[in-house]
Amino acid sequence: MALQCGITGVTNVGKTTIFNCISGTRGEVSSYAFSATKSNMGIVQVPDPRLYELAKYQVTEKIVHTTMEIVDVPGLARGSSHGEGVGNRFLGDIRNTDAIIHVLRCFDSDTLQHIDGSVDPVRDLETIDFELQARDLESVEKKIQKLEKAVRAGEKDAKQGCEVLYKFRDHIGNMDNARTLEIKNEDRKYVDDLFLLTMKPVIYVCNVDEQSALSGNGYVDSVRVHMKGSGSEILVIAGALEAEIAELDNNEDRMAFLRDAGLDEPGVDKLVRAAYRLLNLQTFFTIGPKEIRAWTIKKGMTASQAAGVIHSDLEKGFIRAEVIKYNDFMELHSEHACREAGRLLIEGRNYIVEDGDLLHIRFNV
Ligand SMILES: Nc1nc2c(ncn2[C@@H]2O[C@H](COP(=O)(O)OP(=O)(O)OP(=O)(O)O)[C@@H](O)[C@H]2O)c(=O)[nH]1
Ligand SMILES: [Mg+2]
Repeated sequence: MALQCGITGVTNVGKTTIFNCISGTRGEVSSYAFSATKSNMGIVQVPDPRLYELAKYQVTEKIVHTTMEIVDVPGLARGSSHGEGVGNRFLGDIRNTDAIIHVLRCFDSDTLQHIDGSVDPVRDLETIDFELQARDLESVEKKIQKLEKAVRAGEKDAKQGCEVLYKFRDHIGNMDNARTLEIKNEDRKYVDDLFLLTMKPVIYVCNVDEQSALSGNGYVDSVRVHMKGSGSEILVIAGALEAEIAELDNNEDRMAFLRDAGLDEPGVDKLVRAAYRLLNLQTFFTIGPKEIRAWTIKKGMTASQAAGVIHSDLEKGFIRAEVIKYNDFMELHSEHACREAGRLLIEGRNYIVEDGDLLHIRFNV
């Protein structure tokens, strides 16, 4: 299924720093603008405390987290859409992602110059938005030209397509993002094939210094004011601090470090979960003495599709799913007790799996 989240932002705002914290891989962090020459790709564990709760009542050999893919794209600059900076080449890398994490510099530093001379996250946000919009406008224009030809050739459906795309051209041309244009569901098909960059769902991450980890700062406030009413999620993360924490091998040390900063969990864990939600993903569990495991599905997937995520044989030979709700299991503490209490549900292939369901798939091959 491989849904992917891309990290974007202007250069030197801490994208790779944050990427390294969540991916455990080691992309190159440097204070030179545009030093990065390739996108970093990482598989990220999605932290889910419920796994450990389940393990309190189900003895097991191992716990397996579910994962998602994250791409760290080198910094974009003003003019990227027209070939400025190295970022231009990487607009393509963003196009392949399903959601965007937009990192904003919200920290001061005497040593680290900002590419545009001062720290101003709202300006940065607009810089990136503008570049993405410029690219989107090109895509929309191209498709309009094609459709107008089709209209002249008498294709019936093309006219409606044009109408929809004109709306997008006006909207994006007004420096608005495609995602904020409200259109009818049946009209989506005219733009979905363009994979517009500003259509992708986005989370904003304010990268702050250690002192501002808890309560933010003036820069964060300016972002909040700017984004008011947009419905987009804004997270505050102290990137440099989190990088130090991620360096520690020992979990106790990490927790102590976090407590000192007044945090109850790494901010990047929150970020990964937020990205997971943004991608419309949810989790079901399988539990047993060999492993307790979290699996990823898209919202709305059926029991037989979920079975297919585990193994294609389970989907092909699907007979039924035995379902226990997470909360029922936490109340009764065993499959047996849930069965006795009538809380083990027998569901068919079209059952819509809910987040947190414990599934046992019965199948034959
Ligand atoms: N003071 C401070 N410095 C930071 C913080 N986060 C990152 N840095 C520093 O900022 C510089 C750039 O960080 P990177 O993570 O490489 O930035 P980037 O956004 O990936 O940059 P490009 O890949 O060039 O676009 C490095 O010197 C980091 O150590 C932070 O929260 N506070
Ligand atoms: Mg980088």
